[in-house]
Amino acid sequence: MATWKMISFQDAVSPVMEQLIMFHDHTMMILIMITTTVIYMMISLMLSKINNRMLLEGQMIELIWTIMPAVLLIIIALPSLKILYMLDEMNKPLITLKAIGHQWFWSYEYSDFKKIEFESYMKQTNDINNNEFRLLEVDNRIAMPFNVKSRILVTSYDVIHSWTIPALGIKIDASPGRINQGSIFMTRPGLFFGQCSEICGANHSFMPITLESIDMKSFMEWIKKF
Ligand SMILES: *[C@@H]1O[C@H](CO)[C@@H](O)[C@H](O)[C@H]1NC(C)=O
Ligand SMILES: [Cu+2]
Repeated sequence: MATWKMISFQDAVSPVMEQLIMFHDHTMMILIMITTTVIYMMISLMLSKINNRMLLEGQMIELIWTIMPAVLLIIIALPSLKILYMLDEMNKPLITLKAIGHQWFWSYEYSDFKKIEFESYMKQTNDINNNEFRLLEVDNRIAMPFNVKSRILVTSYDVIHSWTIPALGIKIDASPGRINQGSIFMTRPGLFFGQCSEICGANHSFMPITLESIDMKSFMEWIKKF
């Protein structure tokens, strides 16, 4: 999860998030390269004696500084598009979780089993235990098994919300009258947090998401308790 002094991404929990972090690093390298070159050129221009001030054209350099940025843009665009399509990949998900945004809480349905439906409100600061996180803990957590391909369906009851878990690389808009889908594939057990990511009203900041990633056996036992 995000903790103090973190300035980069959270540790990846899904293959797609690993790809996203790699893409971020890749793009940052290009960015640093461009920025240093531009700064170097600005400084050397300032320090120069302007001994080419009669220069009118330079076909070669024009060609180079037209082609080079174009190539750089392609080098950024290709992996970006690859990940964009990977985000939509889905084949035969085993479990479907449905998340419905409300003002201001999430409700969930596990309709593969019996009719399991519950609401998930943020725990108020007075109610949290010492080992829980303020503004991130909910009263009813959702659980999903890891190493299993599952699916998340997101919709809304009232206004637009957004269901997000950064460690999983998932951010899906919850629009009323529309069901958006995403795939979940978690690579390890753990507790993953997210918050609504679309300004949805007064208590937008107070409708977090808490997801438990557990093994299949514990998941089935958890499901049986409903
Ligand atoms: C937002 O949540 C707080 C705490 O649960 C509640 O007291 C307040 O009435 C809520 N605001 C609105 C506009 O419903
Ligand atoms: Cu919101």
